[in-house]
Amino acid sequence: MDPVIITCAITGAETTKEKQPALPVSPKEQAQAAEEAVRAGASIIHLHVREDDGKPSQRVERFEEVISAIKIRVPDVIIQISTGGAIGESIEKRSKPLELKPEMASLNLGTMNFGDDIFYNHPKDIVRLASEIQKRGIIPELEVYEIGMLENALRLVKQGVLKEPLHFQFVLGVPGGMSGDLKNLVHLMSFLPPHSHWAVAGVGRFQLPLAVQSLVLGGHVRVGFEDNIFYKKGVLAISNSQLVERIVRIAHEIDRPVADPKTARKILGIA
Ligand code: KMH
Ligand code: ZN
Repeated sequence: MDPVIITCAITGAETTKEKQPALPVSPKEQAQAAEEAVRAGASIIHLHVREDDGKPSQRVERFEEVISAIKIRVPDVIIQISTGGAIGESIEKRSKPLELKPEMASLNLGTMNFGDDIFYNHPKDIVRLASEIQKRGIIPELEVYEIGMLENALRLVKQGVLKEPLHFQFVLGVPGGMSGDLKNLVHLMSFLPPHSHWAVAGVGRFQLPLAVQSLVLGGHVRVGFEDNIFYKKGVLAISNSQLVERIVRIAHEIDRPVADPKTARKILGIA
């Protein structure tokens, strides 16, 4: 079977230390968590950063500080910055860290209810972000929370806005988007254009079953505190790397090699 790329979304914008005391928030904590996740088998770190008070931030200098702290410890890792940011953040702020030209950046493909909030992605802003990402040679990871967003991506390919091969992240289980039911994953997979890459990020209780299903179906996997803070029902995970380690163990059991960053770059076409 083809190697699996494991992404670790170590922090996110919504999780708090009150809910998950091991959430990495300061640059030092984030660098430590990223190192542990990479040593456990992750090759991509999906990155949100926080200010000293714990609030989510899209400030370029803070991204720069965290990325260099991570790169000192694990120079090979692929950094994927978030352009989703936190709910309500302006599109200008969300696009700012692209100036740092990371190897990858997330691109959210539509507006949706997101729990009790609205995650707003105006069609104009999606096109603008897509262009800003691609003109810098950054690989966009297409964040898809429901089938309409995948179809949106296909439309953007036809319009010449997005270039193939596409790399999708199916983020399933956000209240307001598709749930993590296996039928939803299979339905999304049936719309994938040839040669695309895909991963699954299950939210909350969906994280483990979707990760295992993705391993079996040939997809890639995202785990981490951004999407899920528990190891099992009612038991908090002790670290991001604990979640990565479990996926690596299962991958080995089913003979799926785990991609190191070099292999992940090759799969994703990162020069
Ligand atoms: N924080 C969520 C509203 C991304 O990173 O691109 C959006 C998000 C997606 O986290
Ligand atoms: Zn994110």
